[in-house]
Amino acid sequence: MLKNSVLLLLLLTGCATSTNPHVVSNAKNWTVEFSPAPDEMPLNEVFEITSWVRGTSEVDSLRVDAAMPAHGHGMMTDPNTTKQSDGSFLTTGMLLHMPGAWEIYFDIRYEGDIVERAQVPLDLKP
Ligand SMILES: [Cu+2]
Repeated sequence: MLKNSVLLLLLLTGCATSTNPHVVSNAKNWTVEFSPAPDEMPLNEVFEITSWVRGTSEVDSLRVDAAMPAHGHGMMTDPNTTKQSDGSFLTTGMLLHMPGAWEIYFDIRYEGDIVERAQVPLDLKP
């Protein structure tokens, strides 16, 4: 109980100090804070995302991807995500090539072969 309260406090405090969007992974083990460059994810223009992944264990790797579930397709690019020296992850080669309902996926790999997803909906205006 105490441990959970402390963890919750840490998560809340962490979020309060930053204006970047946050998303909690589906099994609630991770929080992903992300910052696209440019600030607004653009239509049909290559952009980057810097992500900070926080949780109770060590992240082995992160994969960032995007898709339009209603259209049954993903991106036309194959983005690349690498860990940086400050512990954040840099994803290059993101390209949302059409307007509409996208989802951005953060797949967090840890403890060897466990993959947990966090996703963010994005309505991209024409
Ligand atoms: Cu589409």
